[in-house]
Amino acid sequence: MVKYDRVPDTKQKWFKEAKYGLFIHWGLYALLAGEYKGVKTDHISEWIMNSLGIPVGEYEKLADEFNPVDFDADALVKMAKEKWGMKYIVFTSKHHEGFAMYKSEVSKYNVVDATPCHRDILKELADACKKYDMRLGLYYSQAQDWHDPNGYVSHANGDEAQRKDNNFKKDFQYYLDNKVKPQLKEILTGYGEISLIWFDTPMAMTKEQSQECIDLIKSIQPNCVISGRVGNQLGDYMTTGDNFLPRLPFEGDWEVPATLNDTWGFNKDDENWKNPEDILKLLIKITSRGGNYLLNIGPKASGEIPEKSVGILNEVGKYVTENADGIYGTVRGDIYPYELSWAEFTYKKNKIFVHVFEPRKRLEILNCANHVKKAYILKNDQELDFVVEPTCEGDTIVTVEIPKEWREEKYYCVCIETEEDGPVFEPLRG
Ligand code: FHN
Repeated sequence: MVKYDRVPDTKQKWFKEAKYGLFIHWGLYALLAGEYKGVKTDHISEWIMNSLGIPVGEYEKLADEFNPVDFDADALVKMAKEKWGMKYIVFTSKHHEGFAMYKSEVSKYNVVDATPCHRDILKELADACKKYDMRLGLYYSQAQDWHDPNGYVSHANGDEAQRKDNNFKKDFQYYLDNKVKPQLKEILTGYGEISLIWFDTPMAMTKEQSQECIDLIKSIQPNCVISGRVGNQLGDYMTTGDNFLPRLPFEGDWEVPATLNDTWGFNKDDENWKNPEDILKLLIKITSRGGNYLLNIGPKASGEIPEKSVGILNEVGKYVTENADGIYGTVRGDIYPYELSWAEFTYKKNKIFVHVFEPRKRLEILNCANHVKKAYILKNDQELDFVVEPTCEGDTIVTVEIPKEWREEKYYCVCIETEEDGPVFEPLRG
């Protein structure tokens, strides 16, 4: 087990048990979908303003075109909950472009005042989350703001020295006091319970500035969880790098933010989709190591969710919802000493869940010394025969027989009930 100085702890049961959430990156960048004046960005699409150096005055004009006639918050939240099996949603209330996706009194550069649709998208989502009992979290870019003269700017392709110089000339504290904090206050007071604030790219924020954001949030909604990227290791949980998962179980609360293709915001040219199988394996690996998987969609400017994303999430969701007990509320377990291509384990008190990824006649779990009470297919409670006796080499092994009708199946979960609280894996010896 990897141990760090501080064990990140959200103190929120819902976060510890959730395991699977939906990230939504949506803003004006969706209108460009990765291309501006015939030039395609080769960076993540929500960075197009920055990557292609689009001047503020020009980029702002995109707001005149934002009219998401196909956006249906109710249908999206219902689908995320019932079909995809997600337990929380994190929505970009303001990304680095500086545009608020809700009605803000602090800046007219917002979806109600600056667009022809005059729709408060956050309000629509918050209402739907309330209706379907879905936890709502909000992404807020607290350091980078390419629209505000005092917000930090990083340069995807730029000169590091110039970037630092430009940022140091800004009055970041002024921006923090006059845009960030008032906007945080707005999203925390106008939209009901906000379960999480997802900060990002803290850049040169000082410890005091990160702490000011935290204090403000906790003074309004004390149970609101704060992501690792508030900066200075002050978050309630550890946020991994984008699309990176810890190789080993990690102690405490953590989350992997991840994409389905290579971008967060919608990019019409990005067809590098991961397949449902890979996503499912990642979800189980992350769950098994104790974390949450926050998986992204980037709606089109019209509000439509890309068909490919829906297809992948539907397939993954089928497994997740059919095998819920083996995912939600599971806890980090000891490391199984062998690498298996055909399975990953998750754990609960007195239960080992074997998530099977390849057709098999039997499950042989070598070096497992648990006393087994019962084994069954999780989806339909079908009881399975099992044997617990040492191998000729004297190693412990649990063998579970797979009945004929399941032998050709890929993707099912077997629950092994044990007398012990957790898995008992024996170390390898010669
Ligand atoms: O710069 C952002 C990026 O656009 C996206 O929002 C991701 C999500 O984790 N966070 C930053 C890069 O790490």
